[in-house]
Amino acid sequence: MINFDYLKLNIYQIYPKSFYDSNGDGIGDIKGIIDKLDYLKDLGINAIWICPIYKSPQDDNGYDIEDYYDIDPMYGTLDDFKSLVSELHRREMYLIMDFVGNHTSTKSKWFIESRKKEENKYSNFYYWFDSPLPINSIFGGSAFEYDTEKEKYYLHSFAITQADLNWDNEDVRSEMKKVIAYWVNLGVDGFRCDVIDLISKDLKENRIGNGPNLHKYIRELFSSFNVFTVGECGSRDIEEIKAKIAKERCELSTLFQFDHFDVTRITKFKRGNPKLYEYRNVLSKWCSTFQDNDLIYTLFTDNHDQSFMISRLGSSDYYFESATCIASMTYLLRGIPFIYQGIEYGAVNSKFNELSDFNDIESINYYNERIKKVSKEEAIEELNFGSRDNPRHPFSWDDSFNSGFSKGDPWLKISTSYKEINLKNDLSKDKSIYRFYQKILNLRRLDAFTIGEFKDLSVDDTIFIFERFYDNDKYLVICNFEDISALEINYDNYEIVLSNYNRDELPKKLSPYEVLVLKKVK
Ligand code: TEU
Ligand code: CA
Repeated sequence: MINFDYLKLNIYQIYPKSFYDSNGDGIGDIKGIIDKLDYLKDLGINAIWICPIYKSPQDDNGYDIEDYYDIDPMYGTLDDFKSLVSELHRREMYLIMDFVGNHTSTKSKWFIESRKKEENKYSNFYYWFDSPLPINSIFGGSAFEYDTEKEKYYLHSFAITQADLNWDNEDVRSEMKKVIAYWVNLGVDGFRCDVIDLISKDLKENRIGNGPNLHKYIRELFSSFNVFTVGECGSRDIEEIKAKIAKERCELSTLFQFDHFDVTRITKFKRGNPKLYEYRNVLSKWCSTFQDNDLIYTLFTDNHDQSFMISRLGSSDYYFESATCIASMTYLLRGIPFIYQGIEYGAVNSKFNELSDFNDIESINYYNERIKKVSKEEAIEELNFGSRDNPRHPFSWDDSFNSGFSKGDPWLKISTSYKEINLKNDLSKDKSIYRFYQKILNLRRLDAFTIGEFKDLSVDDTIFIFERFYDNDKYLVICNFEDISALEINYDNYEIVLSNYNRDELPKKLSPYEVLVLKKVK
């Protein structure tokens, strides 16, 4: 890990299968990422998180790992990976890999050995039971599957082909430390830790996560490495979260929690009628909590599991303004920004009509259950809103064949909006979302927007006003919500440093979704 201040990281999340295909087989690959490193550098990115590229049968698009020590050939070779590391480090950019420790593919050598009847080193690498426990898989149905060879049931918190590893077995923990050491030795700077809450369980209480040894296992896994770690956590409890990332505990550098997604929907697949002030309230609560340097927060509007935030909270009438408003009220807060591929040109949800247009196992399982209760149209509509396929459609580089992603047939259909919504089209506009993200990330070079403090000055539910300040530098961020704000702007001792209405003087009243970043003049 190159020594750097985590709060100065601007991280870009890449879903490798859908980012850029360099060899025309319809699948994004490592060489495609290398081809786009200068693009990311220009955006203002200095670190990338790549979703799993290890050998995998792809039942869950790589989160079902068959071999932790090998790159899946569809992404390229280990030499390609080593080139990626050196190309990143040459640009003083960092690499964060996805660490999926809770489960492996049932095609992994470990599981193949574990399901054998005769006792061997791997027999207890997984959770085997004579009868299933009353626990459901997160992807629907029972979390237990009968194995005909072992003649026992195994636990799978996710897909049937994703068997949960038994971390209470110290051989499992020892193997996982070897996996981390292997990739650190190849130059990896950090890890995003998939469902890290689940590596310690309490199955006597039918709980698949947050078991009694969670902190011990996390500490044991990472304490001997100087790496950046961001855990994916389901908890919403502030004290539980603080316990995982307090510096003196040597556990995680930071973590993702999803409180701010909950206010944007009724359920994962059911659209709500969310208000920006509800989103603001959650962001403000967490940002106010994570103020000291020991508690580093993450800032993210999107990832590969969530349909696009702009399709939940944005406005089609004020598409550029609402996209830049959501971006400003999120990424100018105190924390580490994670920019998910595509949001920089305003990628939105797609609209398909057939189940065959969807790939995601979670979505297909959901549809097959829902279709028993509602019409096909309603079930498909729910997928169009909540499916994880939304953020996984190939990156739309331009409006040419296959949106410039690949010369071959893409593994997943191109977004239905790619003709109008693509990077090239966005860059051709004066109101470019990409260029606004560039300006936001450029502001984050300033101490006030990284280590600086945050103070919420909002007075009602029509606006988000907050201060970012460090030493003598003070900035005011004003994000107006839907309507013309009644707020009188009389900040005469401030100058405009960022505006999504191209203001060069302070307006008397704010327009819909107007963003103003003002710098206090001496
Ligand atoms: O997701 C964790 C998780 O809980 C998912 O169920 C996610 O929250 C859900 O899909 C949102 O609807 C992680 C990975 O991010 C996801 O891609 C994997 O499918 C999952 O773990 C299993 O590894
Ligand atoms: Ca390819």
